[in-house]
Amino acid sequence: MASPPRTPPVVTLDQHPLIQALAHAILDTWAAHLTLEPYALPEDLGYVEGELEGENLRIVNRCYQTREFRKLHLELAQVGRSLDILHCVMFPRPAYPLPLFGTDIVAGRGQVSAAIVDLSPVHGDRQLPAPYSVALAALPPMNFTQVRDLPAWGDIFSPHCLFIRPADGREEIQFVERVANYLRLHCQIAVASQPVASPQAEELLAGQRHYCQQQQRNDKTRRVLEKAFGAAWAERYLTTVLFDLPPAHGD
Ligand code: BLA
Repeated sequence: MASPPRTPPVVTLDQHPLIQALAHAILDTWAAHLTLEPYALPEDLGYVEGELEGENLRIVNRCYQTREFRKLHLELAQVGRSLDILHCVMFPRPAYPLPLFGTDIVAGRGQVSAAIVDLSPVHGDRQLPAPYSVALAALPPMNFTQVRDLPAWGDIFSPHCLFIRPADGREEIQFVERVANYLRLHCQIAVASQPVASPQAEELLAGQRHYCQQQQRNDKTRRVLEKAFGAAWAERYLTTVLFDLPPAHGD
């Protein structure tokens, strides 16, 4: 009897503990609040392996869709023992007036260098809908030792974007709690939301396009992918898996 195709586990014990904790928090929050349906990635891109500077690069993806979200994407990437990455973006269906949730963690040799989370606006006025601004402003203030500066392409992020290098385990736990808060809030608002009609839906789609175009300008992501898989593959991965633009008349 033929064995079923192997789907590797997305969370494994050799990942940085912050990455394991955040991956569990994301998957648990999605399952608790949303009705998840499968989302098919291009067939050859769900699980990929390549070589980066003689080390193995392994990428495992989990994707779903829901009534409100065109694509929920969680990705775990590992380069040998030296680089550990968590990437997650929730793309709303463009007719839903919802921001883009995104988070990224980059850990090198056991130390997290970048931990970022945001709910990024896609409305024409570049503002978050009022329920988000009100709820986010009401969260208790947090103190992180090292807050990092956003790169130039990061003009897509909201004033509530948190971009840090966590100093210790306590700050790592605080970061996971803050991401879980953003995510819970987002899921609760999303399930209560209703789609809008044109021309507002076109405006939201344009906002999502701009977000994807700016993220595709992150040279640090591109460089890792290019070194392991080549420039053409990296371009295809960035534009079809990580930051694919929704179709022009998408739902
Ligand atoms: C930074 N992203 C990075 C870095 C690497 C990657 C190696 C540099 C780490 C550092 O500056 O300390 C690599 N990230 C990847 C790879 C993938 C990935 C290979 O997700 C996937 C396979 N990036 C995102 C999302 C956000 C994001 C969703 O994918 C934000 C919501 C942000 N990553 C982001 C930012 C930086 C970064 C702002 C810092 C860039 C800079 O300082 O120039």
